[in-house]
Amino acid sequence: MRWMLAACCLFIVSAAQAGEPVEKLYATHCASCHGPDRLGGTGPALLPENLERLRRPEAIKTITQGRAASQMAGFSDKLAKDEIEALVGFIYSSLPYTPVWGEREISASRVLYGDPAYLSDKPLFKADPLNLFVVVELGDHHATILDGDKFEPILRFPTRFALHGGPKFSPDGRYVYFASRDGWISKFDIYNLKTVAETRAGINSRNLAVSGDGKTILVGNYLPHALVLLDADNLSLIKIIPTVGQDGKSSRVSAVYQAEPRGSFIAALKDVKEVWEIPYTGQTGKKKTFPVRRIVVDDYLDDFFFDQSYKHLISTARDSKKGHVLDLDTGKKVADLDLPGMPHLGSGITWDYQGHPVMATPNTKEGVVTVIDMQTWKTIKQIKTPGPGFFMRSHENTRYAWTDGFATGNPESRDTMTLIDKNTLEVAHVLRPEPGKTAAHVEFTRDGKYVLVSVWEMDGALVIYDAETLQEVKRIPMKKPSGKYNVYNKITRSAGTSH
Ligand code: DHE
Repeated sequence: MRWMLAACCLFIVSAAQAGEPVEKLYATHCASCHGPDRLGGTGPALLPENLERLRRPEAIKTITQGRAASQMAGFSDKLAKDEIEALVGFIYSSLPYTPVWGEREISASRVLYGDPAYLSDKPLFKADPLNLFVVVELGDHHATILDGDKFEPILRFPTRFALHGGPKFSPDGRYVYFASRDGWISKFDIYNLKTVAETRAGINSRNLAVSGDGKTILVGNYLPHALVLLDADNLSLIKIIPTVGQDGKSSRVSAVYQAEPRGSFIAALKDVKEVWEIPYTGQTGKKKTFPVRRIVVDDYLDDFFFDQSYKHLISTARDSKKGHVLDLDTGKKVADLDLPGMPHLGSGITWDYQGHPVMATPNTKEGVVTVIDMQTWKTIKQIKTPGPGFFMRSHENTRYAWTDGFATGNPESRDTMTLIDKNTLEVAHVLRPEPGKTAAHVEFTRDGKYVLVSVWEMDGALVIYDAETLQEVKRIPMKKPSGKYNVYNKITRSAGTSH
């Protein structure tokens, strides 16, 4: 062990001697996204314990060419080969200290804003509270509460740094919970237009889920390797569950979701081939133990998705050409899926096609949307699109499924929105909301009559279309608007959106 450490340090020093010190290279090229101390920012933490599944040659390739389906650009024009090698040595070296974020730190971070007794239990505005959108603007770390009938902002407010993943609503739609990549969970009272509580649940977090009864929040972390349960009322800590596989190996969390029909949370581990189910029903008072049911799976779960009943979990690993279908009741795999590349988490949607439920997802490596019959688990069609996509959305009341083409930043496709006819499985239209500018992520109004699309640029906009005529209705300037979330579609778990 001592020898390994010494060898590792030697490698860093000698490679860095060729040019600038590696710490300086890191500070110049990497720190703004991955954090000055490698603990993560808009990009993930870069520590040996978080890079287990990335072999060094792959890490060199990633720094050189960039990483599909992330915001990681290639550095081949900025860094020499030996500088890239030095950086790889650096990120695989241990920190001089082990970052700790446990019970004490989580509890001490909690902030409560104001006295809940002064909060109104009716909205302070006239708009339909169920047809509001929460729009996340990544450009300057803000969110907007948007009236979904008039398409007028009600409030724009600052958020924590780099929100990521879907904000999640309480079952009645009054509260929205945000997660930032640096672990902050914020509870926002939509009726009172006010942040009411915040807790930092981790150093580098993935996403959060709100239990179907609205009582508990589950947060999945990359660092430390843990699941964190919070009380949804005041964000106080209930329990930390270290994510250690049954073989004793510690793991990051890929993502967490709540499966309301099952009364449980589902968490996927990223470095261990296990899915965990954690029931939240019947968890009261001293009985709040949140036991873990471990399900051993065939491959890592980098991305996953559920059918509408939450009986089946559909998953893929980043480098696999196959997806898997897991029966959550039996804990057994029931099918392999033909998926040409990893979709982004939560990109898939479902609808009825010729009397069968089907799921469809873009994928982040090739310009195809895969449509799969959810009874036979066979691929019905691979629909060609202009380029690899990140998100796909639709609505029960509309004939099209919309998907973007910006996963690889390809200039030919990144400004496109492809509309697939759900009845014919053909591409019906390709729109360019703003030619030459990235178009991303779609969400529908609660009635499915209008569609909101992001022009995902610093001088970007939210473009609102009539979902039937495809005419533009309004354009609202915004700073890199990313996800947008309709209260009604989310709390009713519309088949056309993520839950
Ligand atoms: Fe995301 C959702 C993981 C890159 C924007 N993305 C999620 C969720 C996870 C995830 C776990 C949670 C789903 C939920 O809570 O319902 N995202 C990942 C990755 O592993 C990946 C590929 C690499 C990474 O950087 O972590 C990745 N994601 C991105 C981006 O580069 C995007 C475009 C910009 C950003 O914010 O970093 C991006 N991800 C989003 C958005 C959602 C999301 C807008 C929510 C979509 C929704 O409609 O629910």
